[in-house]
Amino acid sequence: MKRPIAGLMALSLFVAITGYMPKASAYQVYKCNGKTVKWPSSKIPVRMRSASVSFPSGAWRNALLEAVNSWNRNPSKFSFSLTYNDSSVGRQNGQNEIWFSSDDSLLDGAPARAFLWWRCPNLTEADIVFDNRVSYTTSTSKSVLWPYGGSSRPFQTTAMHELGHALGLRHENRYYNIMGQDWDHIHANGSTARAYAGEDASHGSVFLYGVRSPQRQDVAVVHWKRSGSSGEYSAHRRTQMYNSSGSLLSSFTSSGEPVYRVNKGQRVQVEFTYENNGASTQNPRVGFYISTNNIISTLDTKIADVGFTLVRGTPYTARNSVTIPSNLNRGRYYIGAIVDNNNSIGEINESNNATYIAIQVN
Ligand SMILES: [Ca+2]
Ligand SMILES: [Ca+2]
Ligand SMILES: [Ca+2]
Ligand SMILES: [Ca+2]
Ligand SMILES: [Zn+2]
Repeated sequence: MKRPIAGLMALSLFVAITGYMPKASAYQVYKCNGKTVKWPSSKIPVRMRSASVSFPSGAWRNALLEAVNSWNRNPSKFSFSLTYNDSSVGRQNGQNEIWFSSDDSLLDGAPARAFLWWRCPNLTEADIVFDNRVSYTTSTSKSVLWPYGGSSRPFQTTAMHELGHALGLRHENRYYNIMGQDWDHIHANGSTARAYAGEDASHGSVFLYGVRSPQRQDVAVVHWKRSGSSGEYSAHRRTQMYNSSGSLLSSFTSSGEPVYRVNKGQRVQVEFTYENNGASTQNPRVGFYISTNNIISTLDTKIADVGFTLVRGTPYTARNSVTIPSNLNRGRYYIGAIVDNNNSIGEINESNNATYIAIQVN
């Protein structure tokens, strides 16, 4: 969300005069005098202090910790620590702090805001302020979340976006990524949806801080993709299904999610976004499955199996051909995708390897 740059006065002037030169690669980082702005290694793990009033023991603290822990699975040497019960928070006080506020002079209409200060090129302070009037929820239950037709904004995705700024990442609008629109950058399988950093931001963390040792691997698949951009933000939408010649299948919405109409025995293309959030290139098997519910596992019926090469860089949205089995009944099923379905890759997160798209068999 909105991220004002506060720096030294001379730096602000410099930025205003020269503007910003986009990198040729994906993620965006902050620059000062031609140097990359980041935390010096002596400050890592970067300590984030949560305010006592905003994050007492309970759901909000747990949700914030969930976002910090999710970032801390990134493949770089960077990590956060989270401390509690900071009784005095403020900007430019030398402490990295996180709090809720209704102060419009801070928030300026944004649901959350990150403030960064640096002494070129070292970050010196990062504060994160959430608007306490926004309909945030800490729930990971899809039914209450905006991206699945619910009425609440997922707090953890916004927290991960703001923590991404605190790590040193700017907005990015060219790829499906957490530094774009955050609330529909999310992984779901079954009835649960969880925030995650994603490939582009993971790649950015490695650019800034280098690969950690021992290496961490993580491949993932989601049913979201980039749909365009809105200012500095990428916009996202659900991945889709097509007929064998690439035309979009007809669909309808049920419980806030798209359902595609298919025929028994029909050859279709099913689209998902595959990510490598880990240290090194992986060659996972990807299996496609038919399931009677939206919880996808290798116990479901496999209908196709392909090999992918996933180089860490930018997310890979791809279509694969599968045949709808002719022995299905009419009604609702789910096509699942499972990356590393033979579990040949040991990963720091094995719970983001499966997702689904709903179908209605005619
Ligand atoms: Ca403090
Ligand atoms: Ca502060
Ligand atoms: Ca695995
Ligand atoms: Ca994984
Ligand atoms: Zn932002």
